[in-house]
Amino acid sequence: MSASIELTDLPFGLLVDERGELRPATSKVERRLSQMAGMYADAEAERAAIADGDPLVYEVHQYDMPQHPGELVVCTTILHAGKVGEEFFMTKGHYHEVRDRGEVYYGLRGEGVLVLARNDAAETVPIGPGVVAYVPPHWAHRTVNTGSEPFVFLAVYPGDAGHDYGTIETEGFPQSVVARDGAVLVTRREQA
Ligand code: M6P
Ligand code: ZN
Repeated sequence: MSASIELTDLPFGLLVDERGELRPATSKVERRLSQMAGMYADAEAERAAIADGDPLVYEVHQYDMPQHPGELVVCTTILHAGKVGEEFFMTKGHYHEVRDRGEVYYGLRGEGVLVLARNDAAETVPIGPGVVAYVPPHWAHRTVNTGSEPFVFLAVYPGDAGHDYGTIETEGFPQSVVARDGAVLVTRREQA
């Protein structure tokens, strides 16, 4: 870590609402289904949905921070409602590049599940408004919208954590969250 990095040494407040608006935000990311191709188990349904309008799956609004372990990045995620085949819309999911960095999520709107994986272990934590969910260091994490309205949450993580998507793209998560017979089911993922 460079000693010349400029740290944020003045306190400030951000405004967040249940729609996921963060004011001010310094960056916004939009992820369409085509930008996460290959992640859903039903490859045929995925292809058809991309051809049929390529839906917006989620947005991240962020207040960026210096990449320093003492800083904390704040962001919101707006994960839209929808399915690819029987699998609910989800984020790409990532490990932190610096593996021993944790994260906190706080549910603002809608219903979802935090899916976590580490080696052969897999866990899920339901999140709704008012729930604080903890992602311990070393766990890959992804969120899934299991409801019919946007699932919105706030996340806070260390400035130097970084996002490792490559490991997830190669290995996938051991679990999928699907709708079956009207119920939400966490299943062992069938590889596409
Ligand atoms: C949460 C945080 C962000 C992450 C976002 C979307 O808000 O964990 O760091 O970017 O979810 O998830 P992903 O980056 O895996 O697409
Ligand atoms: Zn993270």
